[in-house]
Amino acid sequence: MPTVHSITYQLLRRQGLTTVFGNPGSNELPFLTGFPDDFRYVLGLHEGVVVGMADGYALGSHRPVLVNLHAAAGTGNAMGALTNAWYSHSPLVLTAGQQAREMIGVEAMLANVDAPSLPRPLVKWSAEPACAQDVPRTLSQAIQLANLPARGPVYVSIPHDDWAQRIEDDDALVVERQVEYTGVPQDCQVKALVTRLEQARNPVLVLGPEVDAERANELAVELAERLSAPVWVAPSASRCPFPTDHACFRGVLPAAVAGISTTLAGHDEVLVIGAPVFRYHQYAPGRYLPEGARLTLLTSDAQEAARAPMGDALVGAIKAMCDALLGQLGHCGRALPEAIVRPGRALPSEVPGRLTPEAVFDALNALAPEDAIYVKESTSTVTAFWQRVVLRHPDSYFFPAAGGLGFGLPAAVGLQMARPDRRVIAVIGDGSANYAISALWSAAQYGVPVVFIILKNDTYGALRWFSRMLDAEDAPGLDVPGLDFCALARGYGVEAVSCVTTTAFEKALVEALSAKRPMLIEVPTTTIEP
Ligand code: TZD
Ligand code: CA
Repeated sequence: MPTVHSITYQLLRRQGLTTVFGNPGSNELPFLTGFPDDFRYVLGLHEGVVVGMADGYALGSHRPVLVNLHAAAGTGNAMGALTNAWYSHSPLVLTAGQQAREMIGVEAMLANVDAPSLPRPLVKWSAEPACAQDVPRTLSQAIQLANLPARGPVYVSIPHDDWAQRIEDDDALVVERQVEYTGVPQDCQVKALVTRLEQARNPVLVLGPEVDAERANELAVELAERLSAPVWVAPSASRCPFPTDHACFRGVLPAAVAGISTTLAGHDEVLVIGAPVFRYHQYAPGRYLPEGARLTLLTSDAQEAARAPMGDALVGAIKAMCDALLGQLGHCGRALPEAIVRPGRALPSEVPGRLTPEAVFDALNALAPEDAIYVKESTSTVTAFWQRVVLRHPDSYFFPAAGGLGFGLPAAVGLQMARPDRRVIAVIGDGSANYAISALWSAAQYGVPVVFIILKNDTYGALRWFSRMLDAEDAPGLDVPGLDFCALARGYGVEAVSCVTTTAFEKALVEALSAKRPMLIEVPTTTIEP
């Protein structure tokens, strides 16, 4: 007779969840015993790192990923990282070991009291199976739900005495299940939108992370060309959905209500694809849209569609909707917009011993492979990065989707594991690097050849800028002096070098890019504005 353990591993294998990111405790050992040879366990030394790596792996593989956390404490440590996974729609199947069933009520050590409530509201669904025999079915439900649009993390708490329990043959039926989303729009819905777009005088496209996640990038290019429309990336960009050297590309929209309506002034039709409307950040009230403009959103996320304060929405599969539009939309006959002018090569830094972030980005753009995958987590250098590093390929850029720091280092490790065919370059601020620094250990132990670049300006640069915006310049706690990232990296087993000139940085970068192991480059930099 099969056991809960044997059927669960069959299910995970069948669903392709054979890489497990975790940090174990006693509650999890009965699951991990007899870990099959065709599975891979990736240890993270803190649950923020575990979830960050799994998030990167899900973003890179476009597939659900299994995470194994330790009870309530492990779940708590994972919550910050879950904010990003929630907003990046990462299909993380989080499991947490629970005390033996009989010991939960008495609150024995490591009992996860009210386990399903703990990770809410940062999961789509969470549960603790009512009996051992229901564990495989509950996990199957979790995997399917994580993977159905809108994708996102789910959570299952599993008592550790369940794994050895016997189970009926019939319970194995769950292993074979396939659940798929169709989501094709109706012809009349497509027609109505095509008419709107064809009648528009001056349409504009705003593209969000779902375009990149659903691999609809090329369809978006075709749509932009048919409409001869400028293309903006939706505010607070966590991915790059459009080649930034394309004539239609304009940049990333500002993350403020007033800023968006000013930037889009003159457009009469705004087509937003695969983004919330909108992910604002700075408080700058104003009109939601420019005078006379209409907005239509295409998304697979019913919550995003319902939440928007303006515009119409079609909820369905992004690729199917883009395909359907292209099936009916003619060429507008207008000429393509003129390409934006990129800034020239960065001027040398005026501060001896420090590079400008612009010079670092120019070097990356010149020397890194064209299809490099960038994980970016330096908050004051976002605009400079988008201006200077050309992103041409799908899955080229990842930024924490909820702005929760501690994503960059581990996500880079997970992305590189999922995509050994492309080079991952993590560009991380000296503030951000500390929230999940032990990801360096996982990179070293598993031989994951990420190039880590730490921009060291000794401060929380973006907060310095915010403190001026919010008239709070006297706020404490905004500087981070005295950090030695080379020593930290070596302590975790990663080779490191500090570069104080552009020439030294370029040399170190070329070396790191050809290495088969992770390398960290620390660069003292000047502070610029986001
Ligand atoms: N804690 C967490 C988990 N997430 C956050 N976003 C913050 C604190 C607040 N925060 C920001 O929003 S930006 C920032 C902080 C602390 C500064 C990051 O500093 P950095 O980058 O050195 O990584 P820059 O380029 O110097 O801004
Ligand atoms: Ca900094």
